[in-house]
Amino acid sequence: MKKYVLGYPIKGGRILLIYKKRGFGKGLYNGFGGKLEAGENSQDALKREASEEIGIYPISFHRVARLYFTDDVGTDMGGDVYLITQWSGSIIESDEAKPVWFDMKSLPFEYMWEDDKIWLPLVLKGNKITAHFHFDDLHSDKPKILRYKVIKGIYEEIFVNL
Ligand code: 6OG
Repeated sequence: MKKYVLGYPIKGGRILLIYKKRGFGKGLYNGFGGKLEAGENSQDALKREASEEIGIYPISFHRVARLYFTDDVGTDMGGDVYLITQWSGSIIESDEAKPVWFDMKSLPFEYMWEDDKIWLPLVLKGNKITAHFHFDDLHSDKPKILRYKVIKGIYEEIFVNL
């Protein structure tokens, strides 16, 4: 399983998404993040990706979800999601990502991964969750969710059976 991390800075009822300019998920809004490098845990990766992609250094953050993504053609990814409430540095645009603030109550779900509208509102309401989304083909033009499951609580290394 490929491991990744996702991070969402939060301030005054707003959430910072990035418009992904290249790579996997190009053209969609998402949290910043990416794959864990060798020897990194998810907190290390969160801090590295925050500075590489949007120029900030997370100070206060907490884990709110563990998400698994699989598909019919063998993709197998799992990662931790963090909300970040305090950071230093100022938010900048990078080659990979354009940061944009959104009101938490009006997120651009038509331009986000299909799973986000299912799990992101739950964590923004204060829930901690583990979820598994199974798609047809995550590398196609328009990946579709075939089935999914969301459970309350964060479970280490527990793959949610679909
Ligand atoms: P790089 O290839 O840029 O990492 N990612 C997803 N994020 C959401 N919200 N939903 C999905 O639904 C996703 N699939 C992948 C994980 C790609 C980044 O994209 C995230 C990584 O942070 C299927 O290194």
